[in-house]
Amino acid sequence: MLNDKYIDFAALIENNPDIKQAVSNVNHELITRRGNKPSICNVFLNEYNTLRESDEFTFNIDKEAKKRLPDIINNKVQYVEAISSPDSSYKEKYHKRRNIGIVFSGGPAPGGHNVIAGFYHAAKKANTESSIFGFLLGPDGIVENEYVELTDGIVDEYSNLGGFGMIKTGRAKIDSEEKMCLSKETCRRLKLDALVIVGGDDSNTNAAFLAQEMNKDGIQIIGVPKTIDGDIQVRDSKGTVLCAISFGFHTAALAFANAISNLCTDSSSDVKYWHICKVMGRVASHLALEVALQTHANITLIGEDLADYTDSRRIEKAKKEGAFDYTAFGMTLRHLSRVICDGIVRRAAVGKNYGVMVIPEGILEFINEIQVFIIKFNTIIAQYNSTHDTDFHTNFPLLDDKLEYLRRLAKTSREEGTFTIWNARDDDLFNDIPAFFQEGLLMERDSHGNFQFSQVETDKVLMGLVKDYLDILKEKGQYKIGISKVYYAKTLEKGNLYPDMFGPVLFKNYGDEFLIVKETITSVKTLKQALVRDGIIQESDMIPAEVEKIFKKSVPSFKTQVHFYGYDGRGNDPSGFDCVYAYNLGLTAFSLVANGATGQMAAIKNLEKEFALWEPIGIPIASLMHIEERKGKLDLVLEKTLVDVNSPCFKIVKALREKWLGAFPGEDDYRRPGPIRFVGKCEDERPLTFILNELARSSLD
Ligand code: FBP
Repeated sequence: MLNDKYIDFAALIENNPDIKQAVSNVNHELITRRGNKPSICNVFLNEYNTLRESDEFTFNIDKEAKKRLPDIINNKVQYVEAISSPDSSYKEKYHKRRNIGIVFSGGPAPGGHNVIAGFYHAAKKANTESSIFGFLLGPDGIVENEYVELTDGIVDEYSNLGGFGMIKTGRAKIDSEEKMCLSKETCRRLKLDALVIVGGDDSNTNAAFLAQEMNKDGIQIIGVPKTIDGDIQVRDSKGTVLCAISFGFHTAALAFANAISNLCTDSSSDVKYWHICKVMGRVASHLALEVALQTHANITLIGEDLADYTDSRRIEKAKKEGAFDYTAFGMTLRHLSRVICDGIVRRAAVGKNYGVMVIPEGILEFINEIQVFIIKFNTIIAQYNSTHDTDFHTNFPLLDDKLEYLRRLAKTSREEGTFTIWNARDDDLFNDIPAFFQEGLLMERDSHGNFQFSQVETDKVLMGLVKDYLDILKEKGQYKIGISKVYYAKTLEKGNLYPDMFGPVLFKNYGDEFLIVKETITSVKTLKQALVRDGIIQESDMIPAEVEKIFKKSVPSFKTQVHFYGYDGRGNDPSGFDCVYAYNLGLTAFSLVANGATGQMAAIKNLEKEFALWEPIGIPIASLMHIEERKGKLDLVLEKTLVDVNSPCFKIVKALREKWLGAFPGEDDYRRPGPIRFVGKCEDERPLTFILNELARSSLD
């Protein structure tokens, strides 16, 4: 036994190279990642490239975008193409010494450091004297002139690593004249030729306005599509895909999928829990859809699918009465809980009182009554702030204060008979929901006016309703665990009882592979009554122990484990695909800068094809803008792409739903995506969602 009392462990670590290595933060994975050079698209193998404007793509341009972004609204899609023998003036322009700023904006997404690396390497290759400034902590860094000049050392340190640690990030919006002036001042002081904004829909919205504003100063603004949510997807008006996905989506989806697949393994081994997995994706359910394809979890809810829901029974009923039921469209929380219970009960009936369920973070956005509350609160808060020239959340910091304010609004509407957005019925409905959920719905919006779904315990709300309804079903005798016929027979025979004598009395489907105890038998008392009624035992007899054992095994208890997958996957080191994709986006962004573009978003077309067919392009951001409600007001923002319920990929998931639910005897259909692979031929691994869309389309052509 080691007597450690007299050992100086600090010295031991310092002096023993093996121990020193074992506790070092530089491990084999880190060395491999840092040393790996991402592959580059063919076009970037050439020293020079140029931009070819293309007329083949058209967009439905928003009137407001035309009005507010006149300098960049006529931008076209640009292809980055190799140029073999450029003239001297081209070369001079290309090799010009530049000062360029780059900034991360919004939530981290795996691959961000590679965007910077690609951009930095291309810029330095064009001119080693060029300076690349990384603005710190997101757009605030531009406003406050906080930056670091990037060097080979800094870039190499973060190469192929996750997070946005190199320059950090933030969610600030450059949305006031003062912030815009300060940003311009920073650009002037640093003599910036260009600024690259790596961000999501809101950050690219920022990029478009900055491009418009800084155009006259000759400062180019380029966006790069980043977000794990996968909701920046660009198609032209004919449906041609120009940007299939943002970087970061693949890694986050795989990280979630790997963890959830492990839960599938655990759940089907321990057979006692339903694992409820909320996965990120502020509004759109792309991540949940990809997780479904990667894992085949038993139940995956897709928000967009719920919004599309139509209750045909109600429509038919109304039709017979010569009416039309407008409330038959869309899903309510109550109805959704019923749909979930149906799946749980059906699995239990074949002995599987366990499973894995995936709930997208943004699902509430697609639930009728919740959506109404969200819109009403946005409007109420915006009205309050503009009338009182102050902030609603500062004035009403506590939930009780907010509820009191709402009560007053409802009272005014009742007493004065005037129309207000909040009436007594709204107030009653809202007071029916649990306090933690009220708090979530009344929470402050983020700087871009988005509802902060990640802060709301959606799963808790939904599972509360599910548990309540399962209790009702249990009381009614409709939620039971199916007993394997073989097990039943063996158990009774052990007690020298005849299975065929008890079977028809106990079960409603005696003869099937899994036996379901009759609905009328819900307790030991009702079990005895049934046995006595059928003359199997006398009133004075005890229930045979084996029969009671079978009954008890049929009584379910619904046990859940709740998980949230978001920040963990967002911070994952990037997959091989995201490393290569992000690096090439960085190269694309530099080509756009070097060739004089502004108001464009770097993208890569044909991502689903083999690597040699990837085509770097610039997409006009202004053409992607539309009007949306933000903080109770209409605003011009980049349009988010939701899950298309008519896409082949969604329809494939829908077609496999029943199989993945696994409400049949036998093993579940779980798929093992495995951990994120970095080395190997991994740029061929792409998100299944867009691979399936492509495969289905080409097989239908
Ligand atoms: P981005 O749109 O900025 O990429 O962020 C998306 C996201 O990761 C969502 O999935 C999630 O709802 C949100 O960020 C969480 O925001 P926060 O980091 O502010 O908690």
